[in-house]
Amino acid sequence: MLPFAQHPHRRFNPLTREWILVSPHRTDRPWQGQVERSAPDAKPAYDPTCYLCPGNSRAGGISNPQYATTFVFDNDFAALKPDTPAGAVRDGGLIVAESERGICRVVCFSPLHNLTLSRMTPGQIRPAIDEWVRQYLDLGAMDFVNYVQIFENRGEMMGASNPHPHGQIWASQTLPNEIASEQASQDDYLRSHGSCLLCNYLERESGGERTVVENEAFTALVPFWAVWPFETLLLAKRHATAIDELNGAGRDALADILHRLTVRYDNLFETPFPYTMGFHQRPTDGQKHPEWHLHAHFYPPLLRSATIRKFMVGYEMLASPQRDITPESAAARLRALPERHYLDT
Ligand code: H2U
Ligand code: ZN
Repeated sequence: MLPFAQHPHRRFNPLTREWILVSPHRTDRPWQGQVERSAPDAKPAYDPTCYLCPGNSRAGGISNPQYATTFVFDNDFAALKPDTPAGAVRDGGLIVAESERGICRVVCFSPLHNLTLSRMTPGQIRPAIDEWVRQYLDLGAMDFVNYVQIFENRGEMMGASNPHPHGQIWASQTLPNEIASEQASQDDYLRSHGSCLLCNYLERESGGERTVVENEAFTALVPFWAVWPFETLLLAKRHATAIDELNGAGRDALADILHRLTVRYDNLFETPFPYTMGFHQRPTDGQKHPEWHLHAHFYPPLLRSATIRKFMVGYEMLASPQRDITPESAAARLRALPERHYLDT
């Protein structure tokens, strides 16, 4: 066995079939920074200037309803539109483009402006999960929609435009890059092994040193091939190709694990933890896709404190992603954290 914790090595991501460089010896570098607890946020439950709060108006003067749980609307600045005309350019394989149809929506998880998934109870998160399922089915049923990407950008550091608890959904005609690459890997794996890549990975990892938190239906772990310092992979324990296959208990379990994982994240640096998270699941092209295993990725940028982040620059832009702290030590830190939110103690 390679002494992973001591020597530079590269790790393989079987989902994307890319390599990542791990340089654990660099964590011996001195670090004198502090973990500064950020001031408890004093945001109001209703903000009259927020374009997502109930009753307020958005761009173009449309008013939000007085919603009580979740609220979904077509993004007023949609990156993809349903009425885009077909067209393509293929000029010698060098100048290549094609039109893309789609729909972009915004999902408010709660009417309360000052909540986050980490500050919502599992019971408050559950309606957002039901909304994700409805949207996945509704958008996926459209003939030109072949993939539905559900995601959340949390925090200014990740470019979120508003602290109101919300996420986005982009439904597209073609498979986006990450999906196409995960699809090819899962498909090849199923063909060559006769079993699911992520079912087998989960079995290999269960209860091990990279596990962070689990419940009856989901496991959150730091994947062996994680790029971001505290990246996690949230896996359905029973093979499901998409969220529409979760029953009531499965959706409750998803709400539970989302709450417990995001509380741990907030507790890590005692700050509202920024991240991009999103679900990867079965394309909605009408095929069965037994190779797809429902999962979510959390990609948080923070490295050492509420303000010190990892930058994906230099070698990472030009060559390969690289990390210092091992996925195993990141998982150990996340696992050791309490599940009571730091603002409640
Ligand atoms: P983010 O916080 O992840 O950027 O999501 C907010 C989205 O809300 C963003 O995509 C949309 C932006 O286009 N938006 C509206 O649809 N209407 C508005 O009035 C403001 C912002
Ligand atoms: Zn608001």
